Amino acid sequence: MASLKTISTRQRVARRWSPPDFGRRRRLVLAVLTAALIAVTGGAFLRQIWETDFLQDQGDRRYLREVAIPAHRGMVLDRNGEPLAVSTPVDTVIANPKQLERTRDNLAAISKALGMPLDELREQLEEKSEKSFIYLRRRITPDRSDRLMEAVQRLDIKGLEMQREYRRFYPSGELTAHVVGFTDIDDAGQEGVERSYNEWLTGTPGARRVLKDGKNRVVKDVENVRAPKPGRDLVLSIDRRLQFLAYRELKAAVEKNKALGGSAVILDVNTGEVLAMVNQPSYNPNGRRDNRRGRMRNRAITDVMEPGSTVKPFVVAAALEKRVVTPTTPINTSPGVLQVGQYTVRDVHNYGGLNVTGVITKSSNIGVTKIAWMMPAEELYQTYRRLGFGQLTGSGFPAESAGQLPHFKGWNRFEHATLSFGYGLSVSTLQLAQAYAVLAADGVKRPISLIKVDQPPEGERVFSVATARAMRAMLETVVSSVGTAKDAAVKGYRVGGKTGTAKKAVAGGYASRKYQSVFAGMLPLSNPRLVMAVMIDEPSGGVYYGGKVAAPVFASVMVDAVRLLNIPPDQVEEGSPRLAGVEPTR
Ligand code: 59J
Repeated sequence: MASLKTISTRQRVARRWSPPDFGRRRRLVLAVLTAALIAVTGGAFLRQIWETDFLQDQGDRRYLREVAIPAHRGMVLDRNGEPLAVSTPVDTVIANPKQLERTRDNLAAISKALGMPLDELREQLEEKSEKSFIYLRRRITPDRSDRLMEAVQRLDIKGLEMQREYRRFYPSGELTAHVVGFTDIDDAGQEGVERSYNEWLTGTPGARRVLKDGKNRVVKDVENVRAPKPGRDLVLSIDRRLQFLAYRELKAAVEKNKALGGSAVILDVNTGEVLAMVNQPSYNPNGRRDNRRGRMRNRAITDVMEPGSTVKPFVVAAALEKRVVTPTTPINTSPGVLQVGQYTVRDVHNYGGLNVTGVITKSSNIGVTKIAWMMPAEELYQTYRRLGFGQLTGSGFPAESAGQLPHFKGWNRFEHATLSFGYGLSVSTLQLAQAYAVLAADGVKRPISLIKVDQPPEGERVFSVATARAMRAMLETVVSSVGTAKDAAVKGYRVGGKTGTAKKAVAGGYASRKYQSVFAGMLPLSNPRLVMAVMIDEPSGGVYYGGKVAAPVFASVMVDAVRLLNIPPDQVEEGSPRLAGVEPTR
């Protein structure tokens, strides 16, 4: 009711009102507008002519861009969940010195939070006071940055910004350096599984829209476009405890024997998993990047050697498989030299009459040559191929070496001989371990995995169960008191293995005093669980036989490994290795 009344009153007023004369006012407004138009167009005109450069520069200085928000990189863990590579969040503190008020309170609080001397802080801000973007402190810990944020809020400090980054840390350092590898400054994998599983670990970076200046520096955060998607964790097959044991013992052996280097690999017989893989020399992946050259190679995978006598069991296995010999077939190695055309095959002693088992026990080059000659060259070649020689193991490791295995069509009679005692082909320590795992796994070859496997992958049969078992019995004699690897014995356990001492190939032949000392073995022999291959490069401390240099590394690692893994002893009577029926005839 009241509002109706008001309207009618207004209408009455309007009817009485009449328009005044606008002539003078209209002219005035027109004049002002004309002047304004001239000012604006003139100004624009002038600016276009005189100030283009200045304005273009100003425009270039600030523009919107999308920048990546780094995603949290997945962890690398050992098979029991122990961390081997972790990304810890760090913050980089960015300051805008133009905006940042350098009051005494502000400076004191910042200095305290960052653990940065007050003088240094003041100096930096003073020096760069004309800038609008400086890195005040890079990669500080989260507790530092929390303290800083607290101060920023409390004192309402303007011109400070935090940028999240991640820093990779390797808790087991040089122990796992070669397997795990490392990332570069941009968090991209460079070596090891950090490289081969980079995509899995990386995740997807997020994006935020920022205002940047002409020098590509972030001036202002505008909005978050996409949240980062963290990378996935990677669980390795490695058991950090075995890795530690192997590393400790390999390092000690390399030092004791004044060797150039070495490597060792432990495999799980039933799954093909690599439980330990260590090398000397190593490096600290958390430390400085210099001085890594020559230490960075995962020699167990990237370096190859002539395997020497460690291949002899595979020649004998092929002969058993083809039924050209049995473990007790006599083999005459007299007089310790064997002429082959213009070449000579030699044993270090004249072992006289041995049987097939004795050829392995004593590691007779002549004996194994005679066994190899009982079969066509192709038989030996195919056996080596099926064991994985000359092929990648499937570990997926970067820079893995396949080694060399020349085709049998090119072999002459002497090469047929030398290939049977390990010269003329090359293998990595990992390949050697894989081949021994075939004998340990009753004749089945499994692909190698550096990643933990839930279900053992299906293998390929290389030898019959009977052949594999017969070979294991022969390998046990090597670790007996009459064999070449007494020092590989582990109290309470039946151990089988084979030594090798190989002169190193040099230009024009074989070096007279450079050796590679090798041992490959397994336990518990009645149902093997672990295989370990050890290679020591150029021992120069006086002893150089595989049985003296490499075999002890096997024993000292296994003594602790069987306890860690709760592997029950399988040798009930002390000091009585089961030699019945396989004693050499000599
Ligand atoms: C050997 C070789 C070099 C290559 C010989 C090692 C050959 C050969 C040409 C003399 C040291 C040495 C193709 S020795 O591994 O027979 O491990 O405990 O390097 O024979 O013909 O002064 N191993 N090693 N041979 N070459 N070419 C024995 C044996 C082996 C032992 C010891 C004694 C060689 C028992 C090696 C070990 O089984």
